[in-house]
Amino acid sequence: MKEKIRTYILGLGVDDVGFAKVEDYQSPKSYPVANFLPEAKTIISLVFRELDTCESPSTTIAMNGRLDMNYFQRSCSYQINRFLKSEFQAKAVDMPYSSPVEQRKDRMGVADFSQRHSAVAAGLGTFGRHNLVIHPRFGTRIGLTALITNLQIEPDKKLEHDVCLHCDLCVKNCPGNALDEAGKTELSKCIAHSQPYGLGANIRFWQQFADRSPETQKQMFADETYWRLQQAHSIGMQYYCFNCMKSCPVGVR
Ligand code: B12
Ligand code: SF4
Ligand code: SF4
Repeated sequence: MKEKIRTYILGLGVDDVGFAKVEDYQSPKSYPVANFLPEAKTIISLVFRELDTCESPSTTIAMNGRLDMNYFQRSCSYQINRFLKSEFQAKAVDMPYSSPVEQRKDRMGVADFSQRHSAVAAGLGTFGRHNLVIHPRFGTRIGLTALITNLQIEPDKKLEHDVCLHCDLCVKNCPGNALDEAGKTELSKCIAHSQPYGLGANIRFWQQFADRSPETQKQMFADETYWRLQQAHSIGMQYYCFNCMKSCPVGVR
């Protein structure tokens, strides 16, 4: 069964796949896997290569490459779920790449399910100095998704060697100094650079808007800031920084 599933998944164009026992997924801040599928036994973790688009000096183009990957990831998750059902009468749920995420004040920056901890449990990589997962062949330039199923599938072995080279290039190239403390990404410092038109910026815009005269309000709508906020709001998260991904030398050819 495992090889049949692996072959199907890789045949879709997924770059790598790993299997983990639910008990081996250890992400203390995330919810227990049973919250998503009470009869869950196995996590199937998927790796997708983030292509050279992420290096583009244009952040618009880098973001466009991310969206291409995200659409492909969604399509693969859906097809894999259908395959598990039709071939093995399995129950499975697809876990989000990023959003939707439960919105709670006491869980800022914590998703329902951690894709990184899942990938590490499934033997697909290790945490690097930048707190991202590094795949031994593809390096940091990967996107992660996962499915959870009630099928009992033999787990893959966790990686025993550290894939990070400890060169600190990610730390040096972080424009927000968000990685200065080892083992921690400072959320607000990262967001200021990576999502300058996210929720915080949106709130600030509307607070200022409320205090302005009708004439200034008209000007605010004609300003690029509003257009960028509107784009982020309509398309979804718009990243403006990929430095920790693109500066990591592991797996880059
Ligand atoms: C919320 C979120 C963010 C937040 C907060 C990050 C955070 N503190 O975890 C912000 C907005 C800052 C963010 C930024 C980025 N993100 Co983000 N993010 C997420 C999301 C949606 C949830 C993460 C989460 O729940 N974290 C909270 C808990 C689970 O983490 P934690 O227990 O606190 O662990 C932290 C540390 O303790 C450390 N850590 C934990 N165990 C260990 C063990 C060792 C040995 C080490 C060294 C560190 C370490 O890592 C964590 C980082 O702070 C995930 C998708 C998902 N659902 O998993 C994507 C995800 C983590 N993001 C991703 C990416 C690519 C980015 C960015 C590069 C943005 C971009 N341009 O794409 C930056 C990189 C920032 C960085 N270097 O850490 C990818 C990572 C891919 C990879 N190669 O690992 C993910 C997995 C999305 C995906 N599906 O592919 N992100
Ligand atoms: S995404 Fe940019 S700002 Fe955020 S941690 Fe990585 S390099 Fe720093
Ligand atoms: S840039 Fe260097 S220190 Fe940072 S994660 Fe990659 S290999 Fe590790």
